[in-house]
Amino acid sequence: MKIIKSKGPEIFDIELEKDLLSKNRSLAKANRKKLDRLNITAIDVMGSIGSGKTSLIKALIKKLNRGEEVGVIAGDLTTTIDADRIQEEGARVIQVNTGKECHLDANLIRQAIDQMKLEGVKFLLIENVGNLICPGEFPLGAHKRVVVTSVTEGPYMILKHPYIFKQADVIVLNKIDLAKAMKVNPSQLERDAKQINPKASFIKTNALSGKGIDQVIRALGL
Ligand SMILES: Nc1nc2c(ncn2[C@@H]2O[C@H](COP(=O)(O)OP(=O)(O)OP(=O)(O)O)[C@@H](O)[C@H]2O)c(=O)[nH]1
Ligand SMILES: [Mg+2]
Repeated sequence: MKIIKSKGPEIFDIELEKDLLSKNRSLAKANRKKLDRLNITAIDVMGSIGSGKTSLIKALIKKLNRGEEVGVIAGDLTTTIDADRIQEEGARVIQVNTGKECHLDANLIRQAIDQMKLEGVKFLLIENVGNLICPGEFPLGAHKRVVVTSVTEGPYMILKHPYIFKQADVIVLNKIDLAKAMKVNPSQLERDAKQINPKASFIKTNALSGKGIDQVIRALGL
């Protein structure tokens, strides 16, 4: 079979992309410094559309039971649906709408941190925009990164998106309750995850029932 492989950006994009990514990295470093100064642990929650990022954040807030010590930045293209759902759990939430952008970036997080009331906040959970490609390239300054995937995305999602799973400290396989119905083998997905990123913790969850949430809390050091 003939395969055409992209060698990277087109020539006219190279300088632009290099500048953009390096500017993002330096803003991410500044965000980290500020978070460290404030004694806040931040987690970047990445993952595909509908994999259960908001449900996982809600489950973490519930289990942590730390009231307003948990802050959330909810990234979404245009709506406040996720921020509204998260607010129901009693956490402080700020919504960031990215418009057409498929990921959050360090500059948006800098603005959100500046505008949020952070006194008393110990943990900051950041819901990135749902997809398994762009968010990986844009670190935000968070201390840990989690990638949420789910059995309803089928058996090949991890192997097909190695770059983002390589960035993860924790890989969550969500909707484990639906594995049989989806005819997906969670052990195979775990082997795929270990092959791509042997250092990441791999945790199976049902974000609706709370299964596996304690393990996620431990793996993230919350
Ligand atoms: N059965 C089952 N359903 C789940 C689970 N976790 C989430 N869901 C459902 O999956 C759907 C999507 O969940 P969300 O938490 O909104 O997913 P998301 O990743 O935040 O979605 P976007 O922000 O739109 O990308 C909702 O209907 C949830 O109730 C789970 O563990 N099991
Ligand atoms: Mg969501």
